[in-house]
Formats: sequence, structure tokens, C-alpha cells
Amino acid sequence: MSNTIPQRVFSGVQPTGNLHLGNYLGAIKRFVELQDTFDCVYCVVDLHAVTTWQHPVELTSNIREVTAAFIASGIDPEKHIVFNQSQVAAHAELAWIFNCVARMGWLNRMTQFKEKAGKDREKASVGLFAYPTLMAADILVYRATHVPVGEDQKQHLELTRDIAQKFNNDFSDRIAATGCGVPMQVGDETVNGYFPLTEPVIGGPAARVMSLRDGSKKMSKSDPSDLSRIVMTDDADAIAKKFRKAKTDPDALPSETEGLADRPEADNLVGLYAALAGTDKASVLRDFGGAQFGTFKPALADLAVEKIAPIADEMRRLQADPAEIDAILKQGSQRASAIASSVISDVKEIVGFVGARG
Ligand code: AQP
Repeated sequence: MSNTIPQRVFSGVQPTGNLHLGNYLGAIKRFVELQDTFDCVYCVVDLHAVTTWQHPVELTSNIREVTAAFIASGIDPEKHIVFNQSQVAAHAELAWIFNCVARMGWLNRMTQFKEKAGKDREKASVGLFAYPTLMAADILVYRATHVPVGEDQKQHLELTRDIAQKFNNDFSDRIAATGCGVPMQVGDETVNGYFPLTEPVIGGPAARVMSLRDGSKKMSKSDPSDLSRIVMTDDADAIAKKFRKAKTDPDALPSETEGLADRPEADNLVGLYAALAGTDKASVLRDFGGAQFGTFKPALADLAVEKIAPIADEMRRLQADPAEIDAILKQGSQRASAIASSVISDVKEIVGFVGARG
């Protein structure tokens, strides 16, 4: 048994339709960038999707769409692992154990549940409440060390670290007795733990892409307004129209980033331009400082079309052959299962279940 945990990236996207520019810039584009440095496991998180109602036929199509988006964006499913969550039973098994490690008070503090459940919490699914423990299991069933996500997922990643730490503490004697643990640094102390304290990978100009209609709300799949988001499969006309109609203030763009303070819509559009161009906001403002939105918005739309249209074309080509996508997912699920089943055997042994090995 190795005495270090290999550096590994895990992340996922829900197949809930309306895949948007925030998902691409905040997550998928980062997934692609990390491929050269890490072993990566990228998951279409279909078990998460069903925490809210999904029409079965649409769910199937959306699973293939997210898979196509991963591959069309440049994720290599031969070198790395691409699969759908429901096909690796260890996610649900570890989530159950984590349901018994996590505390109600921890989950009660999760803001995503409060936002998604809305006013009538009694009618939310139990799955929606337990979403963060499943997310912790997704990550830790691969003992992943790094997780690229948008800023909205920061709180869930903190909870993942809390769960890992509590598991390591609760079972420290068993971890030592079974020889499954590794030395890891927690603050000033070196402890013998089983699960790593995963690092979030959040940042860049598009860590939180905002709605085009309201600079105080994040761009979201579930926003009732189509004009609030650029969808990955929007054509050039739709992209130009949505940016043209994007809410802004009447002032020209500032020449320095300090001038974006208290201007959330301007800040958002400049951040989008920077992320699409692979640069930062300061550099965008060096080129566009003093420009009116009448000039900046068409330039942004042209850049978005230039970057997104080839991905959308490739997504359409891939989606025309569902059998090919399904084969990629099946192969990925087998490779994912090989890692996850070894972790779940260790966990069952650590917890004390009979028959955990062999
Ligand atoms: N607006 C955003 N800006 C930056 N990153 C974002 N992400 C989501 N919205 C933004 C990141 O995309 C990844 C996949 O997200 P998800 O499929 O798990 O869905 P979500 O986080 O619940 O957000 P959505 O897509 O907007 O859906 P709804 O409408 O259901 O809330 C994650 O890494 C997420 O951070």
C-alpha cells in the first residue's frame, strides 16, 4: 500500500439542460487546463440531477450533452476518466456513510439548499438536502486532492473537508490498525488520515459569472429568463442578441479595474471578455477603457461566437452518434469503478463492516 495519496483532480457537471457560459468558463474550461498537470476524473453527475425533477427522456439526452461538451471542449477521455455518476455504485455507498458522519447542523447551513428549496422547504426532496454529502463522496471516493469548481461550490467543498477530517478523527485508531492511512499535515500537526483535505481550485475572471439580466444573481441553468444566460449551443444571432440586451449602466468602461467597483454588470461583461480571451480584466480595460457598451458588447459577442461556435459544432457532431458517447461513458465508468471500489473496500474495513474484503 502506498504511503502517499496521488495528486488527482475530480469534478462534475449536472446534466440538467441549458449548459451555459458560466459552466464552461467557471468549470469545464478549467478542467481542460488541468489535464496536463494531473490525473483527472470528470463526471456527469446524474445522481445530483435527480435531486430535482428531471424528465427521464430529457435526462438521458442531457447526460449525453454534458459528455459531448466535455469532449468538444478538449477533455481527452482516453488519457483521463469521463463517466456518469450513476454507473459507479461506490458514490452512493460512500454518500451513505458520509450521511452518518456529517451533522444536521452542518447541512442546515448550506446556502445552495436554501436557495434551491425556496420558501417551501417541506416539499424539497431529501436528496436535495443531502446533496453536499453525495458531493463529498464523489470527490473522496477517488481520494481527489484538487477540485476545480465555480465560486458557488466553495461552501460544499469546505463541508467536504469537514467530513474528511471528522472521518479521519472518528476512525483514527482503525485507520492505523488497518494500515490504510497516510501521514498528512493538518495545521501544525501531522496526522494519520485516510481521506485527503481536498483543495478547491477556484479563481480567474469567470469564477462567478453573473446573469446578463441581473448583476447580483449568478448565471444559472434554472433562471426562468433565457436572456439571462448564453447557452453553449446558442447560435451567433442569439449570442449577439443576448449581449445586446444585457443589462448595463449608462457610463463608459473605466480604464482600471478599481472603476468596476459598484458596477456589477460592467464587471461581469469585462470578466467574461477576459475569460474568453484568456487574459485578465486589467488587460481588457487597457484595450476598452473609455469605450461605450455600444462598442464593447458587439466585440464581446464576436469573441464569444469565435470561442463557442467550434465547441457547439463539435457537440452537435458527437451528439449525432449517441452510441459513441455511451461507449465513452461505459469505458470511463469501468476505469472509475476500479479506483472507487478499492476505496470503498478500505472504508468498509475501517468502519468495521464484515465481509468488506474479497
Ligand atoms: N454562474 C457561474 N459562474 C461560474 N461557474 C459556475 N458554475 C455554475 N454556475 C456558474 C459551475 O459549473 C459547474 C457545474 O455546475 P452544476 O452543473 O453542478 O450546476 P450548479 O452549480 O447548480 O449551477 P447551475 O449550472 O447554474 O445550475 P442551477 O440553475 O441548477 O443552479 C460547477 O463547478 C459550478 O460551480
